[in-house]
Amino acid sequence: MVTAVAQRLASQRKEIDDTLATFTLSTTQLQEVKAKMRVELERGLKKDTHPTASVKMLPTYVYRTPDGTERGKYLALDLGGTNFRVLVVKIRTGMRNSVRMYNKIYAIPLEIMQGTGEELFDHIVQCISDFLDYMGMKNTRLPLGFTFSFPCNQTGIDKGDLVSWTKGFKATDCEGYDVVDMLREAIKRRNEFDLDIVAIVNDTVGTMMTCAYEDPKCQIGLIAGTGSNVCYMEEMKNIELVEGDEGQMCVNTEWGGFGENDNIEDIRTRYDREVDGGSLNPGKQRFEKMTSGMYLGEIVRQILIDLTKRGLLFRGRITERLKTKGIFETKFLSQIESDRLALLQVRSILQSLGLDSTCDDSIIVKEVCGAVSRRAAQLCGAGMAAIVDKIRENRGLDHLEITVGVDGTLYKLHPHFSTILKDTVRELAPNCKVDFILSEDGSGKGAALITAVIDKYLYAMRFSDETLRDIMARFRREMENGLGGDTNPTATVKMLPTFVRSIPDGSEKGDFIALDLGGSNFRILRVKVSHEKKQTVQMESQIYETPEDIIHGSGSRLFDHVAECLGDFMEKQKIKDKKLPVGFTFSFPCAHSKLDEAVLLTWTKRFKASGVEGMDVVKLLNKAIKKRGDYDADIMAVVNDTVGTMMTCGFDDQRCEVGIIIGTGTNACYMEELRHIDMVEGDEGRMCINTEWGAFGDDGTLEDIRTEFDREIDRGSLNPGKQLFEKMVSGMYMGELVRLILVKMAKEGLLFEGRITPELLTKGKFETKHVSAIEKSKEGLTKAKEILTRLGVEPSEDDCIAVQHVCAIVSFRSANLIAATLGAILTRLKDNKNSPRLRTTVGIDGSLYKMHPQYSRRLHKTVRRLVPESDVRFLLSESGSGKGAAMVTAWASRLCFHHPTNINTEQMC
Ligand code: 0WK
Ligand code: 0WK
Ligand code: BGC
Ligand code: BGC
Repeated sequence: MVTAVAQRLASQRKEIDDTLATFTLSTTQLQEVKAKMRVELERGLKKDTHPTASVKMLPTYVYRTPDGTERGKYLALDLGGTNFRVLVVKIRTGMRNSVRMYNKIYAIPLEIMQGTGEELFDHIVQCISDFLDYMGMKNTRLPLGFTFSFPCNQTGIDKGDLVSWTKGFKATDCEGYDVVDMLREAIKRRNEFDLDIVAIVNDTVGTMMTCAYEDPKCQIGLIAGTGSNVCYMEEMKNIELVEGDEGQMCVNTEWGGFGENDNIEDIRTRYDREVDGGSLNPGKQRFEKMTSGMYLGEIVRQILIDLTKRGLLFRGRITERLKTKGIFETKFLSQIESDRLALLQVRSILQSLGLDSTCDDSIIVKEVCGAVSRRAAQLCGAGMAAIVDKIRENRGLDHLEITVGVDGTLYKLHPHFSTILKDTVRELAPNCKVDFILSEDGSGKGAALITAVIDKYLYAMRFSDETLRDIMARFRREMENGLGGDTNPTATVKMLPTFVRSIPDGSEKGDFIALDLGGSNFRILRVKVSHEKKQTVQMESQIYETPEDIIHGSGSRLFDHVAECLGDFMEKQKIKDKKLPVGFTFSFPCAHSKLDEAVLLTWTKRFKASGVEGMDVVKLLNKAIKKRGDYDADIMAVVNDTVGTMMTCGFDDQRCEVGIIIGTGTNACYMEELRHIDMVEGDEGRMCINTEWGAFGDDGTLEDIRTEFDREIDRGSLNPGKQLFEKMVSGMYMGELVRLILVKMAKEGLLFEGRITPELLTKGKFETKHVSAIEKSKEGLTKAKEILTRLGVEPSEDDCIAVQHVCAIVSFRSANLIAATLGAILTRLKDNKNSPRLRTTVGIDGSLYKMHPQYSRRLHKTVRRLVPESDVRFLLSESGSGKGAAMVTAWASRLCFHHPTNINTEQMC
C-alpha cells in the first residue's frame, strides 16, 4: 500500500530527477558539442567566417613554446583571474627548473573592476609601484610580460585591443582600445618608474608556456577557473588572419563565446538563461557561463530557487540569502561535492547561507552541485576533444600524444572536475593520449618565458642600475690605471694628457684656421675671435670628402689630401698668402708630448691609412704642406675632438670641464688634477685628459656584458680586439648591431616569417640613422616599414614593431653604458674637488647624440640616477670642435707671441 507521502516523495523525486536530467549530457550530445565546437574552431580561423564565429580563435603572436635557452630577469603582471599578481621572475639556463619567482597579490576592488579604465590602470600601476618599492627595484627598467586574461585582438606580441570584458570586469573606455597603450599611459601618468612592456599574453597562453617549460609536449593551455578558455599551437597555414604559412602560432580560442550564435541552445537550460540574463554581459560567453567558476555557483542557486519555489527543497521557504546573487559561490560546490564531506557539513554550509536544510535537502543540493559541475567538466572535455582531434588531423597523425597545461581554481579545487574532464576527453578523442599537467606557478612565469623568447637576444642588452654601477666602478679603476705611471703601459683606457690646462677665459682673440678630421665630416674652418664690445667668434667652414681609398690608403696620400683641402680652403678664403695659426682637431688617440706634437697610437673608426700609427701627425701634415709649397700654415695645436668640444662649450659656459663625443666614434675628456697625472711633470693646476674610453674592455673586462652580436661586429671590423666599448655604443656600429640581431631573429622565424634577403645579409645596409628614424615615436613604424621594405623582407606590421623594439634596446644600451662611464668621470671630478655635491657642465657633440630622438633624454636620466649627488648640465656643441681648437690655438699663439724665442709649448697655456 503505497502511501500518499511515498507517492508525493516519488513524484518529487521524479521532478528533481527531471530537473537534473536537463544537465545530464549523453555521449551523443557531447559528441555533438565536440563537433559543433570543431565547426566553430574552423570558422574562427577562416578570414571570411571569422567575423561571425562565436569562437574567435585570436592570434597571439607566440610562435613557439620555450626551449630551455630562455634566461633573464623579467617582471610579469597576472590580471583577470581570482587574484591580481605582480611578479619578478628570474630565469637561468642549465638545470631545467631554474626559475625563481617572487610575487605579491593585490586586490582589485569591485568599484575598480567596474569603474573607469583610467582608474583601473592607475590602480594596476599603483600596485606595480608598491611591488617595485617592496623589491627595491624602482630604478630598474625590466622587460614586462603582461598576462591579461580577456579576449584581445592582437596585431603583435605587444599590441592587443580588448574585444570585450568578461567575468567580473566592466571598466569603461577600455573595450576596443590597446591594453598595452592604456598601461603605458598609466605608467606615464604616474611618472615614477619606467617599464618595457614586451608582451601581452592571455592566461591560457601563459599557462601553456609555464607547463611547456617542464614538458615539451605541452602545446595546449587550459584555464578552468573564474573563466574558461583554451589556447593551442595551430599551424600558421590554417590561421588566415595572419600572413604566412610556415611554422605554428599559438591561438587563443576564447571558447567561452561558444554558443553565442545559438548553436548549443539545445543543451542550455532555463537556469543557464537565468544566469546569463543576470550577468554583466548577457548573451555573451554562453559556454563560459555553463562551465566556469564564476557561474557554476549561480546556476546551482537558480536551480535551488526553482526547486524551493516548487516546494521540493527547504520546505519551499526561499530566504533572502538564497535570492542574493553570487551568494552560492563555486567553492561551495567543491566543498559540498567533496567525498570527504559528510552530509552534516553540507548542512552547515547551507546553514552559513541562511538555509535551514534537512538531510534530504543536503542530498538534493549535493546532487544539484554534482549535476552542474559534471556538465561543466564534460562540456570542457568535449571542447578539449575537438581541439586535440584538430591538432591530430593538422599533423596527419592517426594517434596523437600531447600535454595540456592547466590552471584555474575550479580545476584545482573541485574534487571531481578534472577527472570527469579527462574521462570525457579520453572517451571523445580516443585517438589521442592527452596528459594534463597542473601549472604550479601560474601564468606569470609563462608570460616571463614569452618575454624571454622574444627578448632572447635582447635581455643581455638590458642592464639594471646595479650592473651599471658595477661598470662605473670598473671604468673608474681603468681611469686610475691609465693615470698611474706604472700602470699606464698596460692600461686599456689610456688617459692621454692633452697639454690643455684650462678652458677658455674669454681673453682669446685672433684669426685662426681649424681642421676637424675624424668625425663623419672633414671640416676646415676659419675662426675669427674678436673683442668689439664683447668677445665674439665668427666662423666660416667647408666640408671636404675623405674618400675610402684615401683613408684606407697610405698616410702620405691622406695628409696630401688634407693639405690639398686646406690649400683649397685658403684659396677660397683668399688667405693663401697668410701664415695663420692652425688648430688641428684630430679625432683619434694620440700621445702628446706637447700641444703641437701628437703621435697617433692607433687608428679607429673608418680610418686605416698606413704609415701613420706611431708617427707625429703634425710632422706628417707639415711635410705634406711643405711638399705643396703653395702656402704656409703654422700648426700650433693638435686637439682631440672631445677637447675641442669641451673648449667650444667652455666658451659659453665656464663650468664646462668635460667633453664627450657620441658620434661615429665615442670618447670623453675632462679636466684632471695635474698631481694625479703621473705622466706629466708638476702638481699645480689641472690638465685636460683625453680618456679614450673607446678602448674600455679591450683587456676583457667587459666580456660578461658583451653579446654574440658584439663579438660578430668586432670580428668584422677594421681593428678586431680594439675599441670594444666603442663598438658596443657608437654610431659607426649601432646600425650593424641591429642588422645582426634582425638576421638572427629572422633565421629563428621570429621575424619576417623567416625571410632572409641578400640586402638584409649585407653589412652596413642597416645604418644608425635608420635606428634613429625608426625610434621616432610618431612616424617610427612607417619609417620601419619603408626601410625594411627596401631590404626586401616585406615586413608585417608586427615585424615593424619588433624591429622598433630591437632598435630601442640597442640604443638604450648605448645610452646606459655611456651614462655609466660618464658617471665614473663625474664622481672622480667630485672626489677631486672633495665637495659633497658636484656642479658641472658636460659639452657634447656627435651625430648619434644629436640625431637620435630618445638618446639624450635616456642618457641624462640614467646619469642623474647613477650620480645623484651632482647637478650636471648637458651642453650641446652647436658649432663643432673647430671653434674649440681655435681657442686652444689662441693661447698657443698668444704665448708664442709673448715669448717668441725660448718658448716650449709643453709649458704653454
Ligand atoms: C592562475 C593564473 C592566472 C589565471 C588564473 C585562472 O596565474 O593567469 O587567470 O589561474 O584561474 P582563476 O584564478 O580564475 O581561478
Ligand atoms: C662634430 C665635431 C667633430 C667630431 C664630430 C663627432 O666638430 O670634431 O669629431 O662631431 O661626431 P660624428 O661626426 O662622428 O657623428
Ligand atoms: C576570458 C579569457 C580567459 C578566461 C580564463 C575568459 O573570461 O575571455 O581570455 O582566458 O576567462 O581566465
Ligand atoms: C677616437 C677618439 C675620438 C672618438 C670620437 C674614437 O674612435 O679614438 O679619439 O674622440 O672616436 O670621435
